[in-house]
Amino acid sequence: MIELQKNDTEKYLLLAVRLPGMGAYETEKSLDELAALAETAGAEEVGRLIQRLDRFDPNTYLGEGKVLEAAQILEETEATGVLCDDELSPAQMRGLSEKLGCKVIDRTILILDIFAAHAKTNEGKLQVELAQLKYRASHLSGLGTSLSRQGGGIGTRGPGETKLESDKRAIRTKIGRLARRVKEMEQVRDVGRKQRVRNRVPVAAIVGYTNAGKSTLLGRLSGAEVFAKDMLFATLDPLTRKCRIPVPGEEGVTDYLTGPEVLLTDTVGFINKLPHQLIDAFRSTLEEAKYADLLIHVADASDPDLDKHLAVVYDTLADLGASDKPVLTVWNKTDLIPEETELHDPKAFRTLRISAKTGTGMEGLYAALAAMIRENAD
Ligand SMILES: Nc1nc2c(ncn2[C@@H]2O[C@H](COP(=O)(O)OP(=O)(O)OP(=O)(O)O)[C@@H](O)[C@H]2O)c(=O)[nH]1
Ligand SMILES: [Mg+2]
Repeated sequence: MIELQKNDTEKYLLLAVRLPGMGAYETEKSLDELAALAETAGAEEVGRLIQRLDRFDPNTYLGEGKVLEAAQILEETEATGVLCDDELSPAQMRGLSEKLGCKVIDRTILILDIFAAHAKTNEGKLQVELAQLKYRASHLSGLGTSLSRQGGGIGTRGPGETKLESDKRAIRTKIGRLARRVKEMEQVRDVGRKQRVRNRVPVAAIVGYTNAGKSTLLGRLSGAEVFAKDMLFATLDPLTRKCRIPVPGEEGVTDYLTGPEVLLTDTVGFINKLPHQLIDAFRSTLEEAKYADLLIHVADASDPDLDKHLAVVYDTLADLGASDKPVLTVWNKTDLIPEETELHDPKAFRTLRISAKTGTGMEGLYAALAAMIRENAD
């Protein structure tokens, strides 16, 4: 059988450096995630090359020998280019694309590209554009040969290439203008937040690693249609829904009318090495967690890297100044794991097991939420 190949799919060779202190498994897992990101962006992996180095090569990311090896694989596989698992410096970007004569994409460009493709609201689009411009401003000298904007694909979505953008000053001006507009939108968001505080409806932010099931859970809790998809960063625009928590009523009948009300906010997923340009630009969106009364932390219990993801989530929460919030960790996707699997989150106030997809464990979640809201009100 001949496998039909969609010819508009970009194919990439994945490159990673394993620095001292990094395990082989860790490097491999990081590349798995890079491959998942590539897939989300509509690209495909043709292979991977990992090199152990004491430090990144300042000119070509990988060392000379490995770059030659990469060139050979690129030729054999007719790949579009290489995808590096770290953010490259302008010099590395330039050096590598000169040596390989192909497209060079780094982890940051890839994530920015996915964000650009997924942003839907004006605020989201502006935030991504700002992050992309910041990246370009700091990489002007490196991007020239690598990302010609002809032909489309990764690195070409978002703000278009104009002659002006080769002019650093013009970019700076544009960044200033965008930053001001993002700031204005932040103020609108602030007003919204203050209003919520005045209305005294408690706010729970649903946080967690990307693809953990946050949007699916919001959909289930609020009964509303919420966009959920098996891809990374499906959600970029936080969505808030009011919901009343059903509580056990008399004679075992569920009471849907008198339980506490809560505002549930879906948020952007976290990921390892989330580009700092995005954290800056999305700060107000990400900070939904900081202004919430409590956090519902959704963790994909079926993911083999669960522990690592927990660490990333708590690190990111600390960066955002949201470490002091009470956390309810829900182990999601338990329909995919054996019942006896042990799960630990010492940082959580409470933990429980659910499946947002099948609805298992929702009563427990309602009870825990109602209790936390009551405690919070006291
Ligand atoms: N088997 C199983 N799949 C689930 C469960 N919950 C969510 N999923 C699936 O996991 C994928 C990701 O779900 P989302 O709700 O989009 O995840 P998210 O955390 O909002 O992801 P981002 O917005 O991309 O960060 C989807 O394909 C869901 O159908 C679950 O309990 N069990
Ligand atoms: Mg989502």
